Amino acid sequence: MFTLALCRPGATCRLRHGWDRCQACSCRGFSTTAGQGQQVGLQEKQVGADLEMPVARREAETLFQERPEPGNQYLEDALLRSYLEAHLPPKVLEEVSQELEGFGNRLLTKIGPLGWECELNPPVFRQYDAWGQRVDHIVTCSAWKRMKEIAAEEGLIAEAYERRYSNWSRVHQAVKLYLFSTASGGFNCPLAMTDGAAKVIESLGVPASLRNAFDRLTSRDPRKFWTSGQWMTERRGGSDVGQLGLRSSLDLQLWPLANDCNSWETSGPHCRKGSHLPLMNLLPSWRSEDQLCRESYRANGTETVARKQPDGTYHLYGFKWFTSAADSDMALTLARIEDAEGRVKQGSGGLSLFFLRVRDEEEKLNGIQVQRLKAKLGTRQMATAELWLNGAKAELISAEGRGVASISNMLNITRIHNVIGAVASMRRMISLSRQYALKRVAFGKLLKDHPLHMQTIARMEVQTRGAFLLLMEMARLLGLAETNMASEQDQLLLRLLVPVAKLYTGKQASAVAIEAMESFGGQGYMEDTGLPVIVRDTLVLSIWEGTTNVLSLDVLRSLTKSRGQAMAVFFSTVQNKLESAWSSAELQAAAQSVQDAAGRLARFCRGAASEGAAPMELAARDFSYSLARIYAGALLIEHAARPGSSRLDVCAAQRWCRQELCPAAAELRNGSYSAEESSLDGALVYDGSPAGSRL
Ligand code: UCC
Repeated sequence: MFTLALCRPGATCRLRHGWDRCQACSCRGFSTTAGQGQQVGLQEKQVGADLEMPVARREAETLFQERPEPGNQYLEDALLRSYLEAHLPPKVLEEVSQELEGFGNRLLTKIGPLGWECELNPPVFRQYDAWGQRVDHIVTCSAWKRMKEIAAEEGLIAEAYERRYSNWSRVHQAVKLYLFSTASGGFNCPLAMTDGAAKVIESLGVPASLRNAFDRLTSRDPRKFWTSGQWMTERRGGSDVGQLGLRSSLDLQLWPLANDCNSWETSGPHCRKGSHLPLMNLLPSWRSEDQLCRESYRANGTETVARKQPDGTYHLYGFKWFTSAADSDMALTLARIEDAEGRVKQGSGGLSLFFLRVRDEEEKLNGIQVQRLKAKLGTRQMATAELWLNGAKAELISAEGRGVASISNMLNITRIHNVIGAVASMRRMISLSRQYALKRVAFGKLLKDHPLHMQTIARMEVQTRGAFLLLMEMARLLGLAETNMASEQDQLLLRLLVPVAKLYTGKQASAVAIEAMESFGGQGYMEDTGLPVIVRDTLVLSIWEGTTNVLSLDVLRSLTKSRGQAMAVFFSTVQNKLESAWSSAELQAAAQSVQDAAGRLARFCRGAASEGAAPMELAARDFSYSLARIYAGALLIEHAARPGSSRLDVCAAQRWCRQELCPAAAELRNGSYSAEESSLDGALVYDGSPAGSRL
């Protein structure tokens, strides 16, 4: 139903979300450009005119379509609930489900509307005060501030560090964040970095100087709670924070294990018992060029310099090109420490990690100037700024030169949050879409009665289920790791799955969000439905925290670092997850598809070993997709094979496994990774351009 009430000009809109129509705010929220006042005026006149119309016509023009109204997101999420039922110990399940149901209600009635207010009232940058004093104030709306309080009250970070549910605490936290994500008005972003910063500090053993920061980042008290930024990106380095080249492709000796992957070539249940074990026993013949390459690829992705002060602190000088949630209380950032002669060490080995407060006790910026806020496609509720560090007081918190390794703890957490955001966006778009299909009539019947429409949504549902189980798997493994219950294999698997899941779900979410938007027809394209907001906010998920290609190379880095062991663990875990499906008539074919795909992947690895590193770099993305599809397939099968599973669990597993599960092998067969193909890539891209003739 549309709401015709007008908000007071300048006041914050109280409407629930964009399906309500506030004549004043619908303009104010989405048109922040010149002419806005004129538009408001026109709209007000239109309201007046509407009121003078005969009732019948007014209704025909305003009560035209019904708003989709999903209910409690926890109660309506069958897969989420069945996952928790299958995995949590009964006592934990009881407490957690009660809490999640309450949280679901709070999201529906209180938090969702606040999230929408954040969208309507994006942050504004005020550089000077009325008297010409430079203040560099990032003004955020009251709903954004309230979101911070809610995050503390709900323990959205605290939950993970209190560990009241032991190894299940991370699953619990991930589920809360998943439910919160699309209602959060972009506050999921600062929470990701806050969690990452807490993780870094915890992994350093919570040194005394960081105790206050850690307590605040993990506090449930809104008056104490801090959020953190993660200032990594500079003008010359986006993904490449420390070096010019992507060295990881050069030292790719991760395939010795593939020499013994014949067991995966024999398909069928008879090869399954113990057939993966040889993979675990491989001793790689390692090429130790790592250090050599490290030196030869030295460069300057990060230019910020740290100058030591007599009191042992540092002053930072540099320019941070993207700083998300720049209104945060503190940040972790990378810089190069100057030696006595004022020289710095280049390459990632010259980077160290620093902690800094953004403002001092009097709310004055800590040697920081805000250059401007970024004009972004989405995530507009959240202030992303360019910052000059001009003597910002900071504390060195890593060993010198260990900045990248230390901040990688943060990266892995923010990447998991990215997966949470991706799965949440997909789930939200499908919830809205399926609700709409219950109400919208086209061609004489409800959308839900059009088989093609249902097929389209069902395909999205299958994608979302696979992504959701990948997310839960990472949270489960992280929980084990943080309570000293993870085996070495679990840890290797977690390191591998984080970039795999991040890159895969980021892409899935973009595709699903756009497809789901289409399921609303023209309405999906209308700003004040709120649907374009979700789409825009989803599109960033394949970009921030490392793009798809950068993450694909990180997948290779994780395999290299583990000397191939991560790959062996991957295969054996997939194998284990299929175990319970072989006796199920309904799931056997799906299990066979996963098994065959794993066999093709193993052969691919062996092929890559003989071809060298260049083809592997070309294959990195397809290779990562193969890992994601095979692993998610195994998870769906495992979930469907559990006692008490539903027919739809089985159906989702079967459908997932019908897609190409190993695109890397398929593309290898097509010759996509050969040198000729690679040179043709460039030729195709530059066909018709002057650059083409120089290739
Ligand atoms: O800041 C950003 C936006 C913030 C918004 C956050 C919101 C997200 C959530 C949203 C929720 C909805 S975006 C910043 C984006 N930038 C990145 O993500 C950086 C992407 N680039 C990379 O990941 C690169 O691959 C680098 C920076 C890690 C590459 O650097 P290097 O120097 O080439 O790395 P090395 O030499 O390979 O690794 C250095 C050390 C090694 O350890 P040692 O020295 O012991 O062998 C690596 O094993 O770091 C270790 N390492 C890692 N360890 C590197 N990456 C990792 C990792 N992921 N996990 C564990």
